[in-house]
Amino acid sequence: DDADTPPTGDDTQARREAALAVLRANRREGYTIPSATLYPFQWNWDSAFVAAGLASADPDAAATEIRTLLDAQWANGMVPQIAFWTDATGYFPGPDEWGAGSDRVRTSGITQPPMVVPAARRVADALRRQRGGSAAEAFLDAVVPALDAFLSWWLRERSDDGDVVYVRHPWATGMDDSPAWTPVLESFEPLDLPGVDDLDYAREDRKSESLADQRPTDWDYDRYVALVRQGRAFDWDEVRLREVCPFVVEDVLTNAIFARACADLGGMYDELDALGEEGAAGVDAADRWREQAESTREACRDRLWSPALGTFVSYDRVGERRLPANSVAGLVSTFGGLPDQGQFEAVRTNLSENFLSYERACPSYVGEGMDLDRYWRGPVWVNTNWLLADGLRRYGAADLASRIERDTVSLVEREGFREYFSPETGEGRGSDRFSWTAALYLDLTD
Ligand code: 9WN
Repeated sequence: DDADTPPTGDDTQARREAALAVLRANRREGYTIPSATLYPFQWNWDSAFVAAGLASADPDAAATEIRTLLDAQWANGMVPQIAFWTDATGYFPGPDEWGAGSDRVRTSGITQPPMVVPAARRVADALRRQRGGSAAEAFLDAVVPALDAFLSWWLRERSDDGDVVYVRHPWATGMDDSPAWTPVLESFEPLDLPGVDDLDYAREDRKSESLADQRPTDWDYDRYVALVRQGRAFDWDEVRLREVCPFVVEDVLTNAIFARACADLGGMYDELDALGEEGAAGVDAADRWREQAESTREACRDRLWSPALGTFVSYDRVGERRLPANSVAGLVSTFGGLPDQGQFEAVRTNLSENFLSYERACPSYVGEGMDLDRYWRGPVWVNTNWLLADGLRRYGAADLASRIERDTVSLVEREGFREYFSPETGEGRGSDRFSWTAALYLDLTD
């Protein structure tokens, strides 16, 4: 089994082959599961990172990954967080608990950051370079309408002002137990939520003793599950849920990726136009999405900036307050072009003084309540470092970007394709043979 090849040794080529073997082993029909031991279905932003990382190494597999994810899209445009293509077991909450889906596939009832749009753009670029204009055009023709419908859904169903978008569940942010969410989760009792009758459930995410200390607490899980049960009780009806859901959060990471997604969708319309497809309609759409990117950025600069922390933070729409937390999410604002020049200088100082003091790649969170081993409360994740390095380059900070990329690569080379890493010791944590770690390693060593 070549997936057993350890990614250690001096030979980058051998390690890249090991990364490809991990991805092959985690591949199912048309998509890649995040981890064979923890997450046996298709996850939204995981597939996007897999596609982005694989774009150069295997553009056809990357294109298929995205098309399968978009096959799970709901009629209203939402692309779900999980698509349950098989009846695999071993994950909670499964399809019955969510009670959601489309004609094609059962799904969860929430989404994840729209990383699929920037990923699709990378795949289209790789296809054009490696397979020619008509391969890129065929891919764009197939995915652009679905991507447009997804971003339109965010604006229609998940925004109060038409600029900043919100999520209704911590799982939708991708950074489940970020300390940023604690004040919101403290604001309600799970069993008091309209629609929630009981909190009986069994977690399946702690396969070993050591994992128990590295995963969200039961206190957090009770609230995650209550929010799921409320969503199902209200048939995932956005209008009614907006009235009763206690978690309505303008997450900075989601908004950064959303702004980038709008700009990238504009770029894809341009590309279609250049390939001779769209004509005037494509030009209009390109302008419209670029303008949306700009107005989302401006609104975020206003509402999500914390002068005290020198970073972007999330905003609680129910409590009408900022959620001050020094999270990597605030630094990844750069990926979406959120900071103006002055804000960028503050973000850069914050990064150097507070995050890079660990002499590793960037931790997920610093400050009160940081937990070096627990999930999104401190550990280093490859995907957020990859986003941050991209963002720093946009702002001309190539030195910092390279440092973060080098640190990330060396963690993986020492510890393997782990889910996350201790910022203090660099030790690998969580699951092994984790798909986005392997895929983004390919991109970082390309
Ligand atoms: C819930 C799959 C997902 C990632 C998330 C990560 C974790 C799920 C969970 O795993 O969340 O979506 O059950 O803990 O937090 O970012 O997409 O890898």
